[in-house]
Amino acid sequence: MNLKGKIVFVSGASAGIGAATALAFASEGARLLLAARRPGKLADVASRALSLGAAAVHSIDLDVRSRYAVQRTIDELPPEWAEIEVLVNNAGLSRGMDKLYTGRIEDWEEMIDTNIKGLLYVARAVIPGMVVRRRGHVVTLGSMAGEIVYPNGAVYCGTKAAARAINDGLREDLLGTPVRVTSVDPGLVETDFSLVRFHGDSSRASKVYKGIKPLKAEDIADVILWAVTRPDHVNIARVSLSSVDQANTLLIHREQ
Ligand code: 8X3
Repeated sequence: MNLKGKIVFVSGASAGIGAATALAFASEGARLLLAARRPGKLADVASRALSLGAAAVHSIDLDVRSRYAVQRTIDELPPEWAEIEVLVNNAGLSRGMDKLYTGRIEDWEEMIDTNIKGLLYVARAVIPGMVVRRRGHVVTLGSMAGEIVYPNGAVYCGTKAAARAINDGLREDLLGTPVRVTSVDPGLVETDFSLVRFHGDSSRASKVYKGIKPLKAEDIADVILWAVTRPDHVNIARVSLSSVDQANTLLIHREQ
């Protein structure tokens, strides 16, 4: 599939995997609809995307937790931006790492509202147009955390297990249409993920990646681009990927 001039919507595009994905699609000459909560950081990604070859960029200040804002954003897209071809449903986060019985309920709500409900709101707003146009590809950012739960991460892992079920259900429900559905499920990726998880505690965050060579955001963007550029009749259902130093969420090799 040639992405030149195709409209690609990336949520959570201001940093990490979302920003790397935006830049990967920019290099292919796509038209980018970039959504995130932090307009300053998003503007920076937008200008880098344009310099890399994006055909055009339209930035949207959006919190996917707001059901009505998501629907309004999609309903009110300028006509030249309405025909979304690829949705990268990426916005998500982890907050806190605590035993379930002592966890902060505010952290849980933020994860559930973003990783599950936000994912659903964006999917619900974008996919009907793909079905009508009989073109489209939905990429859901899952996680290895959706496969095996790790201690102190039950709620985050639960949201990613939900994303996996939602992605699989979506593929079933889109059967009979040409719309493709892919879940990309990374293990440890060195982004702001752990800094956000630990509420800005950088020394705690850096320990997560100590002694391993973690995946980079660009590694995930590369897989997303690969899945989207397979021939039209090929649906990559799921890609699970990790650093060579990680076998699964529970088994990690660290150099001392
Ligand atoms: C990110 C992977 O293992 O840090 O979703 O939770 S992990």
